[in-house]
Amino acid sequence: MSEVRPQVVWQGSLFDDADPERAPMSFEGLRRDDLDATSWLDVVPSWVPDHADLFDWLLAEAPWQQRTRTMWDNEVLEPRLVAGIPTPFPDRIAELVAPLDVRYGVRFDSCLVNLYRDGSDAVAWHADTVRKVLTNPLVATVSLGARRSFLVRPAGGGSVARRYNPGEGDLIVMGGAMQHDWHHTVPREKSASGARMSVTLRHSRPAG
Ligand SMILES: O=C(O)CCC(=O)C(=O)O
Repeated sequence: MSEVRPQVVWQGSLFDDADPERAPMSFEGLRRDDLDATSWLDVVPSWVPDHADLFDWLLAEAPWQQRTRTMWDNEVLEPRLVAGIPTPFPDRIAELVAPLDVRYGVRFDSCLVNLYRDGSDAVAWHADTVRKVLTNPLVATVSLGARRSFLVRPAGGGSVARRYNPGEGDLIVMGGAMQHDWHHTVPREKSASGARMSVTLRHSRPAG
């Protein structure tokens, strides 16, 4: 698959400068939402203070690719761009991973970045495939750029149980049995104010 250079509407300068008083990647503002007795989701607002710089760096440097998938026997373009960040991670990614490794007691060793170029890009209801190889995997996501809806519902279907609106450096960590019992989506959103990126981090070995 060849690399593509994304063109997006994005003006990082519109976002506030990083707050010099705020410790970067601190878990002080963490809130845990229990979805049920075994599944949870942690949210830390503004976890990455210089999120606009990180967005710009990834936009320019990540190896963006346009994947396809088969739908009803047709090859269709996936409605977002993706980039796998190889290990050893560059400093900008390593500095996200290090505090997460310590807090969650795993080694986040895989980084896949998604670019939602505008409100037409999306990802459908799903759970992460890492659940097939690990029991109760953790999946950490840093959202950069424009805010987009991030919805959660039971894996068996039914109505939306939780609604989040991450962007601008917010962290979400999905944990417990969430990848087995719950699904998540970033739906299309006509009113999206610009491009969004999600830096997703996964681990390939169990905790401990
Ligand atoms: O962009 C997001 O926040 C979610 C991404 C996701 O669920 C995935 O890539 O599997």
